[in-house]
Amino acid sequence: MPEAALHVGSGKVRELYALDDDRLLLVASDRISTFDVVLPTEIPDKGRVLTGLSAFWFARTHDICANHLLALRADGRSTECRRLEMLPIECVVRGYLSGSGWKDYTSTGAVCGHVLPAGLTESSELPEPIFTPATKATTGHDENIDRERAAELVGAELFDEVERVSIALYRFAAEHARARGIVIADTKFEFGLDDGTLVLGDEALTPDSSRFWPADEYRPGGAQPSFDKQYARDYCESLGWDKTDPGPELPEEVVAGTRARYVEAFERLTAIGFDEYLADPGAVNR
Ligand code: Q0Z
Repeated sequence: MPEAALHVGSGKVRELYALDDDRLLLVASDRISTFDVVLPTEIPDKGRVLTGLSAFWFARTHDICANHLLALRADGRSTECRRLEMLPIECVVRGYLSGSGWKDYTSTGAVCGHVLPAGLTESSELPEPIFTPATKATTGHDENIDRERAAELVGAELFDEVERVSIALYRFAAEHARARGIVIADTKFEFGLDDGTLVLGDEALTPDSSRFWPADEYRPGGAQPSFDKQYARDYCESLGWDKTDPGPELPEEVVAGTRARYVEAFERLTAIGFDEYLADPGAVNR
């Protein structure tokens, strides 16, 4: 627990503290969720991987959009950030047809008002990335909304800007990742305003806020393995667990395998050794 900071919120795997009127501290824990349940076993350094990856993307996307990052702390898992007025929508970009996008396509042929070509299959790459906003559910799952509803929630002008910026961020990251063997199938951004300026907040382009798939195993026509969580999912499935809380403890080989996948994603995407990051989190900004 950080010194002299007021706890202001908890996510499933993260904590949020107030540093002063203008600054927050976002702390990424080593907790992992699978099938929407937080497991009792932690993955050592997972929070550091996600914090470092987010900071890496923030440093490389400044010219697309300003972001909330002020400083990384020496623990490698805590981000000091500018306090924003967060927008009331989740800004999802999809480059591939998966999850609720695939579900909506099978029932209506469209996703959030984007009518898609006929004949797509599960995990197909889309002709162009699409912006598919969702509401922030206080409990349960975010709900996809159409562009008209999203524009009502944030205003037409801001809607156009978050759509354009979200797609530009996704294109940049997906192209970078694809060249390093990782498919970013979709991702969720959270934006806020700072004196009326649009600013990217929260975590960005991490495996917790995106679907990462191993590119060498990509086969459209079914669900894809998760780059990071597949060992944990497979182990949980092998137990016949009913996917209700509490989840099962993970054995040490599943913990080690899962940790190695997070570190591998970090090292592939950043080209920085994870031990270099641990020695100096500022390495992601150079
Ligand atoms: C992020 C969340 C977490 C619980 C609020 N820069 C910012 N300014 C204002 N608000 C936020 C941010 Cl990042 C903000 N969340 C999500 C994170 C625990 C909820 F670690 N909520």
